[in-house]
Amino acid sequence: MVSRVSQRQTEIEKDSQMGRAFAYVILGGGVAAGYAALEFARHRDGGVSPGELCIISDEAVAPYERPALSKGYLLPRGAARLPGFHTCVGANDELLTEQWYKDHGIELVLATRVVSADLQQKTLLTNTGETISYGTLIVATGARASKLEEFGVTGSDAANVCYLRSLKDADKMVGVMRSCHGGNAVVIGGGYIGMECAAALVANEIKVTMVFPGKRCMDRFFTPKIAEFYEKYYAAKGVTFIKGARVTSLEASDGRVAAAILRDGRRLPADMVVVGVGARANAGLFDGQLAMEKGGIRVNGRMQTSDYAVYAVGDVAAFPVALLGGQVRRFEHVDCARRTARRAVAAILEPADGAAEQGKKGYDYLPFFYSRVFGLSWQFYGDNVGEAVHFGDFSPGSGHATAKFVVLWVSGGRVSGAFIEGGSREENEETAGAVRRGASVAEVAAELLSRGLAFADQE
Ligand code: FAD
Ligand code: NAD
Ligand code: ISD
Repeated sequence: MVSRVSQRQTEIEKDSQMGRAFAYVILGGGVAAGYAALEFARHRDGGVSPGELCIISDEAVAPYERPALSKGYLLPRGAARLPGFHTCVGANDELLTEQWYKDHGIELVLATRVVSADLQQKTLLTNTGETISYGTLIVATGARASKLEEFGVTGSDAANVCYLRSLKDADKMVGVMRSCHGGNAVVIGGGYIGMECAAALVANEIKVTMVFPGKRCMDRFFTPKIAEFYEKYYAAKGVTFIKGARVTSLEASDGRVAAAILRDGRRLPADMVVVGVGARANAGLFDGQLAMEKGGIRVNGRMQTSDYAVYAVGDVAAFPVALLGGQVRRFEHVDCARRTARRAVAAILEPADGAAEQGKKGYDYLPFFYSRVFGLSWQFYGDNVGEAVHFGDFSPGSGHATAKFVVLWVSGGRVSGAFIEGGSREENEETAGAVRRGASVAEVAAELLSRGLAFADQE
């Protein structure tokens, strides 16, 4: 009798914690979530039924274009601010404000973290104690910045040490930059964050020293010749590079870092530090529940995971790329987040035609990355495999020159990847087209030469 009472008690307690139920839940409220929401609204003729779709995000604001955080958001004047860069303006599409979600019947569950997921029960437990059920789940949890502590360096929670992943991080960085005008910044890492933040710091009149372990900036991607161009351009803007070096400790007093200490004992005085030492996909909630690959969640060409009711998109998803012969890749770039989000929603709402899907080697996606720093702007399409052939002028001038150059990666006589700095919209589109159709090197080289982009001297 007692046990039956306590069992009922437990059931009542469980029921009281049982929260809302949605046909579709998007977990994560970043770029992919915003583009998925718009795709749902478009498929449902302007909106979904109340209770049909929700987005759960631990950020306090509706999805926004994360790339703006290291560019427009950090400008000293005329900076980008919300609501101006909510998704989906980065793709020249609608601006989805919080009101837009209300108007389209989509529930935003903001400032709420999912702490565990039970894929058997189809439930998510939040940090507020609510259990949210789903019919179909789209995992869009993105990635997080790796911490210096993961490399054995302590003290990166100091008031003047900045990471850059979220709006909260960007607000901290803006505040710290304002307090350091005319001072010194040490940037740790020579990847995307390091390069883009260094440019923003220069714009804010802060002297920059960049430290990273590689032989050159963006060393997993840039050829030595590309890297030399950007490093010389940055040097002309006053940036100092310390390559092949590691920060082993941060010297701090009163909660602020005063210097970064290198392995060889050098001491770099710092009024602020910016850290960009890589990212890790937020896939941990699904360890042991979903198949994993490439540090993220393995999906098929329709973005469906090893659980038929769960899809994954954006930075967290590793998918087979048809254009690369079905190789599984995970991209941490915004174009991929936008497209895989749309792809997943279309797959969910338009169930697969089995026959049409047969024989497909994966998602028909052309990898695309880009960056903008100072007055420069590059785009990359495809895969950087094979031999790199350089065209155009790689001299960085005084840091004010208008540069234009192209690098083609050639594999089996075909262009597998192309990098273009300073391309016009038309040139960028042509470059993308050439990579997509696997144009021959001779064809693309003839086109570039006709535009006055001659072979550059090899390094
Ligand atoms: P995110 O946009 O990171 O969104 C993930 C969301 O999930 C976040 O809101 C996060 O808080 C939330 N979340 C995670 N776990 C939980 C949980 N347990 N509970 C609730 N919510 C959770 N790419 C380019 O191609 N070009 C660029 O110029 C460029 N610039 C960038 C600049 C910066 C500063 C950064 C950080 C990235 C940049 N990127 C750029 C990369 C691009 O922004 C990402 O690839 C893109 O944001 C990935 O989208 P996503 O939706 O997968 O992840
Ligand atoms: P990254 O992988 O691009 O670069 C990491 C850098 O840190 C590399 O230069 C690496 O050599 C260096 N590094 C690694 N360990 C180090 C250590 N112990 N000390 C010093 N340096 C070390 O990563 P990121 O720049 O931190 O970018 C984070 C995420 O944001 C990535 O997903 C990236 O794709 C994304 N992002 C993309 C863009 C873009 O596409 N334009 C812009 C900004 C951010
Ligand atoms: O894709 C992007 C990008 O690089 C930005 O800076 O979106 C933002 C802005 O274009 C949106 O305001």
